[in-house]
Amino acid sequence: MAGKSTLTIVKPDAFGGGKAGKIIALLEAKGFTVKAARVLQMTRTQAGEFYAVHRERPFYGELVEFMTSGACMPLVLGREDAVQALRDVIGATDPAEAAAGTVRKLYAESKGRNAIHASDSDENAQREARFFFPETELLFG
Ligand code: 3AN
Repeated sequence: MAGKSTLTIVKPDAFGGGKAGKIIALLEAKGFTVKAARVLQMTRTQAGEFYAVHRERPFYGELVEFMTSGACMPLVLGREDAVQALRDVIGATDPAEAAAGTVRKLYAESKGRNAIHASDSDENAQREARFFFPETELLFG
């Protein structure tokens, strides 16, 4: 059964560009509730661990560089079918290919500086939420 929580990050391009409020408002309008939130600037160690799955990809160095370049805002979001619903709302990785009305179409600059992260499975949503919110009892279901 699909889970009720997922993890998003308002990335440094969007957070530093003053777009966090608009992005969260859009997500709330799509039925998500904010269950946890924080603001931090990730260290290289943190970003490297978070994106360890992409370690062999050609853009890994660029990705770690970008994600540590400024503050970002991780949030745990609640909704029915949360993971898939958030993937639908953020749009394609490349904003040029993202559908109208999606977060990336509205706010992303490029494939690398693409405004927002979203977990791609229930398993990763739990792992990623614990990564940023280890002290919180999170309701995954
Ligand atoms: P998504 O974020 O849509 O799940 P993934 O999982 O393929 O996309 O990639 C993770 C992150 O890596 C992306 N959000 C983006 O910031 C970065 N990325 C992906 N592909 C590229 C690329 N070709 N060039 C630069 N950065 C990329």
